[in-house]
Amino acid sequence: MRWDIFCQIVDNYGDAGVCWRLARSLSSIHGQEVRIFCDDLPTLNLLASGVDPAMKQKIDLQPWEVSYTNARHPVQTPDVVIEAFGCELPERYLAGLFIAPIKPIIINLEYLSAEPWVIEFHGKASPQSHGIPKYFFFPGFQDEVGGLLLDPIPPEGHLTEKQIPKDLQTIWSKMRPNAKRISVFCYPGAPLKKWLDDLGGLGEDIDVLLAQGHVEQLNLYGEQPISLPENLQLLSMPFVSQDEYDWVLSQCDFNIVRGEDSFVRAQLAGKPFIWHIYPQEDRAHEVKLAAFLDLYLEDASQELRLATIAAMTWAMPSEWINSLGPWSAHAAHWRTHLLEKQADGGLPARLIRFVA
Ligand code: TRH
Repeated sequence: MRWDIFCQIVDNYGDAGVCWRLARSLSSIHGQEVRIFCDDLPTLNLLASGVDPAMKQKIDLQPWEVSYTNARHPVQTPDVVIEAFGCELPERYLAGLFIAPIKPIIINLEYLSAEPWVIEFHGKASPQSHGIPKYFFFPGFQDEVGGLLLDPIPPEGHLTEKQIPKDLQTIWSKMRPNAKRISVFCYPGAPLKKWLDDLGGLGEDIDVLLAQGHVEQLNLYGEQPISLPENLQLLSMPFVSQDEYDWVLSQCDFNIVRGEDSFVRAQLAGKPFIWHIYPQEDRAHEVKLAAFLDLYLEDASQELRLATIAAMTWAMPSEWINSLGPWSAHAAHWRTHLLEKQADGGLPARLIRFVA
């Protein structure tokens, strides 16, 4: 089938990250023909830069405007149009669909949530006055919803443990062989200075890999710089490709992640993690986090449950570090469980089946 994915990059990388991961799974695993129309091609290209060029070439990356200036559209009607995260299709593109002899199906690809209500809404029709069929598609953890984007699955992913990715070689040469590794990719509101300070006080050798921009964003060396003990080394990463970032997560002992794409990758890495969920004004993120933790900690002991909830809500590491052993075992087990639950191919496969 032919797929047109519409991606508007609102403020972060998540929109591009999800669209790119979906596009390449559809293309490389399922042999689909995919175009992405994106309003920020440089960001999308940056994320996509780690992939084997032959794989990348198969996906047609187009600027957003082309979707409505390109007169070929009516003839090139796709089978499926994806509005990622409910973005609105350009009017002239839509007008092209009206006159197409065979109408595509439009999918509103929603945000990932573990909340139970998504089961009821997943796959529901969203009738439009223009008459082109449109449906809601909810990614998720339960069997009844749209699944997760799993590809590439670490550690068998596109980059293996032995190959240190090009953009990370300098930084990796500074890592201490016996130090624990933590990666950090969070939103500005996180109490990271205090958190690192507390972590340093634990006395262990730890290398902390900060995602690009975090040093400045968190003003770590600003007016009140933190004085770090020698056992803690902070390393600032450049912005790397999505494959390389996936690789970093799989190489760390603990990860702090944020939007939905890095959140899923942290789970697939099979390591304990903090999900710094995108904060929403109406505090809807707290409900979303609680719903995920209900699933994630279903089989956990009461002690591990309390420690994990504390960590995920930014309690200081000294308060939960003693549970890190059981949490690591739990995270590995959760990874296996996820892969079993999504053995049907996860989101891209469920999407193809849904459309069919
Ligand atoms: O960038 P995000 O914070 O995106 C978020 C989410 O989509 C969230 O649901 C949404 O509500 C909000 O935006 C507006 O985080 P996310 O989803 O983890 O996406 C980051 C992507 O960037 C992911 O695909 C990994 C990739 N990445 C790189 O490719 N290189 C890097 O160096 C880093 C740090 C990330």
